[in-house]
Amino acid sequence: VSLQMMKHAWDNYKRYAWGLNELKPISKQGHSSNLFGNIQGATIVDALDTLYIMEMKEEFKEAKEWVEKNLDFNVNAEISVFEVNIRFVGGLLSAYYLSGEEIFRKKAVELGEKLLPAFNTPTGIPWALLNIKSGIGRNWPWASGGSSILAEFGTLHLEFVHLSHLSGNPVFAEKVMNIRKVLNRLDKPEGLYPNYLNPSSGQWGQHHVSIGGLGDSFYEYLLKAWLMSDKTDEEGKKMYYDAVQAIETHLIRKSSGGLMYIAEWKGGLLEHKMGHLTCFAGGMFALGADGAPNDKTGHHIELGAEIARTCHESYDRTSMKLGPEAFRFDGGVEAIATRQNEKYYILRPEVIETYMYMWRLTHDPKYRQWGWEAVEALEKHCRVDGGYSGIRDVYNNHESHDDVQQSFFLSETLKYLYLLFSEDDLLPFEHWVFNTEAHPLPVLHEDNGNKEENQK
Ligand code: DMJ
Repeated sequence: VSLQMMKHAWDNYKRYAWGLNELKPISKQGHSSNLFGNIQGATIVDALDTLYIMEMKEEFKEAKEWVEKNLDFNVNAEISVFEVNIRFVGGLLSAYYLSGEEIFRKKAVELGEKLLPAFNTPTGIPWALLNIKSGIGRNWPWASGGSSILAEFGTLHLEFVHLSHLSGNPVFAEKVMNIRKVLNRLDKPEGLYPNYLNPSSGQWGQHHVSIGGLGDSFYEYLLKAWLMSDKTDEEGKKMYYDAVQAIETHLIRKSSGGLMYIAEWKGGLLEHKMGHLTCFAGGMFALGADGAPNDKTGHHIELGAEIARTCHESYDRTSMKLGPEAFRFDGGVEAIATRQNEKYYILRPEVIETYMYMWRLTHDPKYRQWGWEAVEALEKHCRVDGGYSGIRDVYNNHESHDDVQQSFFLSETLKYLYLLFSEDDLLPFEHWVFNTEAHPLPVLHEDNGNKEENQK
């Protein structure tokens, strides 16, 4: 089924928005997000590995040809370093590792080099935004006192380690290792990492902590850096398990109805709200269970299972059976959105991602059932003639479509669905880690000749 869904999403993108970043499936035209500046073709690059994995050979070939002829980074564009890294660098790296086609390696390294000026700050903590022609960077104007964002500068590690591996140039890995050094020099409030860090002073901004937006993939990349290093990156491992300990103590709570959730922390006060983005953490806890210190393997699987259950409830308690952007545990509600501007669903993957990890790590059939419920809801409410669209209010009985087919729907949501219903030996976890946009990157084993390769 996910293959049919992918075909529908891809064919319509191709028909109405080919070469542009995303598709507007209702108005049947291109959608350009300013996150990528003038860089074009986000959906193509994000979808390459999904096409490959689903064996959509013709489509993969067309996509590759587009990359060869049209993907151009010599543009005057201000881009989001994080978004371009996870979607474009990550997408190109995966396409290279899966297909072995040199063009993807070349483009990934070329783009990586364009991103390097973002690190030209007094601390080496990169800017959020970068003009890839002039090399001038800056931060989001809304971010606490000129801060960089934890989930943005903390989500470069996997890709940059691979860029060094593939180019033989250590500079990429050095840049991301320095980020860790800065973080490890700082005092952390209650062992937690605030979402904001000033790249000039090297001091934290506002003490807001989140495992959802602004924080999320920083934690994910600590764990995955350790796994991707064939479990040699002890620093990443320690940072991850220490962070989970602090998260459990200060952010994880249980509702009176027995639902476990991860709250947000604002200078010591809890906001009892969980974002759809936060739902990825169920899969992360389960993926990290195996290496958990002090015999806590079972406990981390249990955390994953509880978060999966809560996020499933957030879907089940809507009329469309698709989850809202954020749901609350206060004012008499549990796992329900109470604010109008938190009731939307934009084809995000995190809940299905967690089902996929839980399925692979426990083989409890309920995760496939829950995934199937999501497929039915997507087909019923998000599928339109011209592709798939997000929904403005999942509690309503009538769809109001937002008219955007996000590129992560093809790279993540559909790929995780496909994996959920595939055998475990398709991209096995011993050999692959998924970047935060679901692009698989190989584990770097010590004995596969990396050393010799790097010395060349
Ligand atoms: C994706 O770009 C990535 O999963 C990122 O980590 C968070 N936001 C979207 C999906 O919701």
